[in-house]
Amino acid sequence: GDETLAAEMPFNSTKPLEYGEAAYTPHKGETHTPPTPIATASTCTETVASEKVGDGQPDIGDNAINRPLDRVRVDDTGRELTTNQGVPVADNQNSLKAGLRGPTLMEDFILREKLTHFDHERIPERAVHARGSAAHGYFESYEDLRAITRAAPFAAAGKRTPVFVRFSTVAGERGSADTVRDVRGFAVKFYTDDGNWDLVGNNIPVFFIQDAMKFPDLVHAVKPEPHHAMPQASSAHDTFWDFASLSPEIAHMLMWQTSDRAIPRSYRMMQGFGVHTFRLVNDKGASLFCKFHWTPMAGTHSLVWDEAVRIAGADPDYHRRDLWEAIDSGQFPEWELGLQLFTEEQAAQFPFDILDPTKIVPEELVPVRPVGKMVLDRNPDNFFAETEQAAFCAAQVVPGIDFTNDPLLQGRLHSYIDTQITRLGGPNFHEIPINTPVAQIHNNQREGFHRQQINRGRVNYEPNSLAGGCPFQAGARGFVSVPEPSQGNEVRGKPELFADHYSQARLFWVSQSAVEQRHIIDAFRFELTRVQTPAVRSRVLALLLNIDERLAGAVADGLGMVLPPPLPLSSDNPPHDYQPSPALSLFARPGALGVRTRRVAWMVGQGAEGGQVRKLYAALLDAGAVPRLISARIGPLATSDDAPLDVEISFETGPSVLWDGVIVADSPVFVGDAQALEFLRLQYQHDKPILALGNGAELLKAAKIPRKPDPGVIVAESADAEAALASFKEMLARHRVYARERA
Ligand code: HDD
Repeated sequence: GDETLAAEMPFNSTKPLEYGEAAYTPHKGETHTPPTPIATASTCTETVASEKVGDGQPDIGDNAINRPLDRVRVDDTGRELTTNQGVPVADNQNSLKAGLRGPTLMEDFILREKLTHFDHERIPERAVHARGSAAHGYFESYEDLRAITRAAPFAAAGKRTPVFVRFSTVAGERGSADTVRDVRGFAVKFYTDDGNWDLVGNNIPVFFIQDAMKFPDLVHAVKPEPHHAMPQASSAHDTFWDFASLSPEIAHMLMWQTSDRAIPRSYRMMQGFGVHTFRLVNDKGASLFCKFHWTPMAGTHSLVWDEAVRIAGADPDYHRRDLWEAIDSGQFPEWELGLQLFTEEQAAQFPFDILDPTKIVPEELVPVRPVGKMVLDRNPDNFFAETEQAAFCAAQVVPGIDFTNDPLLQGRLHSYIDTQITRLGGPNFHEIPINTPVAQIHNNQREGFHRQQINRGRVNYEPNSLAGGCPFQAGARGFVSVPEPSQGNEVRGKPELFADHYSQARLFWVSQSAVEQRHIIDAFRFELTRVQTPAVRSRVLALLLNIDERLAGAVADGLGMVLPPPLPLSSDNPPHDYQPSPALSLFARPGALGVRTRRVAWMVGQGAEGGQVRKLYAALLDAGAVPRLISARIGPLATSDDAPLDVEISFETGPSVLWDGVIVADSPVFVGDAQALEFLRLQYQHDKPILALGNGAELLKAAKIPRKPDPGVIVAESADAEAALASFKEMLARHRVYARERA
């Protein structure tokens, strides 16, 4: 009972307990009843957008990789608090003192251990791609591809290989906003039967530079400027554009980076690319060149720029939250893996060099062959242990996959392992559970900081006889490099075709729709307006002139500048005239998700048609969308039928930019008109579908939103609400009403 417990405590015995009985329990042998939680994921409603998703309990999926991870997964339920040595801790609130008002004692090993651990809890962030989010899942092969590659994931139709996938921005620091204009990292770790294969790609199929020699300069230029550490997570500053304007090989990448690809709506709605040309090799040693493509089931969709900027303030975790909630609610994101396969002979005919990472292989030249799908079905349990400690490495390939001489790739083969030695503190980072292969590790590497394996026996060398020659070389079963002949003098330089910097930049430009082209012009204007040095702006215009005159002219116009002469070309060869490639438009992949996971704000006011709201709300939920009732404040709201509606989100915590579309309920009065009008105005400005029912149309009028002609503004009488909702869902599934921008 209480008296015995209190009597057993050697300190503060006369003072009433500050922390209640929970601080005493459990004693050895007793069961612990956890105190009633003050807040859980399901009771907290005021957090931005993450209300009501999931039950806050870990969801134990069945990915093979999660089984080895279970060894180190910790659940504290019903356990007593201990030190790192497993010693039960009696009091976690007070340090050990010589008298209640006396000095703290050195002897307090519990205090010292706790503080020491805390003092060392931070590790360096990634040099690039510091900001990211990850999830577990699996890859499933559609077919037996052994004729093409011995890579284990493709060995049979239906074969599943566990994966861990991390998405990221490049330039921003660990705490920076998700929706900045940037390339997104798309790194996939396959835990294959033959060891780990990391496909460390991006959401853009080309890169800024052609040679790893320039990587540190590129990154220094784009990161915050070194004297004052500004700007955060943005390329819109002088040093980046100075570097860009002096590196014409960047031309193609600039087109992608100023396009809406660089402001995706969701990690789930972007493509992924291996970027470099790789090789696939079969068990006879025959190889084909290969480009890897990930195509999202949800389609490729982006934000509009003004929306992206505002989201950075409203919810800097926008992409992280979106990925987490989709998985938590069972809407597992999926991508199809496609391969572009081609031979050495084909490659020799291409008008570009396949070793040049600033070039794509147009899909019209080599179609993308779908070979499998990837499903992300489980959130990590612990961000640090899994997402932060995940170490991806472009050099981690498995038998059946090989590199090419792409000089950017070759440099990467060195950099990734090297960086982990600083970031994760030593050569044994492969033993951190998230990085450990499912395949067993047997070699004679030993020791180093934080060694986990306990290797048995006295033999740690090879060849040996004392351990019967084990572990023995795998021979033909092991990784065998493609015996590519190589000859030539040692030389620092590039092949001639690498110097064609503009043909594919132009290909991208001419393949974009009118709206996409306008967004590219706007992005250049924004970025260059931020640049303070006129000569830098001018050099960028000179570069753009080699891509397209109209583009250069429009950007110059936006800057109030006259066009300079074009940059001199670096090659005597005439540029190659590509046919437009429709596959390069974002609109080429609308996706098959419909309205699933689309966030719909449902504006309700006093006296709203309660019955109608409840019915349509349920229909939208059934369709997999994410509707939420929004008004000036949360809590019960009186309706027409005496049963109050429960308003879930306020305009303050769920501003307009966090929603894909809005429904204005039939309500006689709208509380907080100013906020409601601002909300609607931005929905309209950001090309989102708007449905106004009954008296809700008055709010549209007040916000001066034109009723016609606009396919995305639907006004209907309450009696026609169901048909109107159907049209609204169609618009919502199409993502944004870009036609509005032409008006
Ligand atoms: Fe890199 C991280 C993708 C060129 C050096 N890179 C990193 C990540 C991605 C990429 C997705 C984050 C992985 C994660 O989530 O942990 N990088 C690319 C792509 C490139 C590329 C698609 C060009 C095709 N990278 C590149 C070059 C170098 C590096 C040329 C250096 C020679 N990259 C690194 C790095 C990072 C990294 C410094 C930082 C943290 C890390 O590796 O683990 O080593």
